[in-house]
Amino acid sequence: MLSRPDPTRPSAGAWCGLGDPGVVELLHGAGFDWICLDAQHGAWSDESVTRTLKQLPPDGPETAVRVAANTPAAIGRALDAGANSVIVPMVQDPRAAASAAASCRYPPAGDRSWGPMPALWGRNVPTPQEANRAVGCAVMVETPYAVERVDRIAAVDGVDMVFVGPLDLALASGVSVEALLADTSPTAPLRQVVAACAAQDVRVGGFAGSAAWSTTLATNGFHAIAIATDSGLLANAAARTLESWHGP
Ligand code: 3PY
Ligand code: MG
Repeated sequence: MLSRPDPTRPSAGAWCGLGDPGVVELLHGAGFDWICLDAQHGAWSDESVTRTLKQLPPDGPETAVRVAANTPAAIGRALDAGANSVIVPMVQDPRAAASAAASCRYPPAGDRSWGPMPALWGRNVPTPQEANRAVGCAVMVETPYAVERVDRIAAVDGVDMVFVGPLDLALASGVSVEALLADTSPTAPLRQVVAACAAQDVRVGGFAGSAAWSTTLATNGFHAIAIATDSGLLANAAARTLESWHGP
């Protein structure tokens, strides 16, 4: 789940919001450990998610979809389209976490409905049992309310990863993201999440999108970090290229 090929460092993910299959294809081959298509806030439709996942080589880095909502339909469609895992936003309590985990797995482990699309274009599809074993379910903790319940969220059967959204968590906490990330007190939200996951042997991931924020999450012991966004990579490369062309 949001693979960690080298246990000595967190896995590095690219977060794609531009909604462009070509951009995902390029980043998929660029050396990231995993790629996330952000269908909550990014410019993705069901159709473009399917088209994008369909064109990727099956043996490349893991693909995740951050679904728009914690519903069986949104989760089922992302997995049907061929995503290896889902990242489910705004999971507030153990009940919501259990619903997300159930939506990821076929009966008897869950309540996912059968209908994998890769069969339509001739790819081998795993059996329900294989699919249940291979799928990854990451639930996002992004409010103080959820952090208070993170011990019980991480304990839910079928939750493979707790994934922190620092932007929403800071917003809902009434502090800046910088203040949230700089908090090293014993009750710091990041520490609470990491400790809860360690106690349950569940992996912990988070969105960063910049080198500085990635370093903070890595220092806190996160296993999977979205270190860059597609739009950020493009904007930074454009700025650097123009700077070297015109001079600083
Ligand atoms: C957050 O930081 O709240 C996110 O959901 C990242 O996109
Ligand atoms: Mg968020």
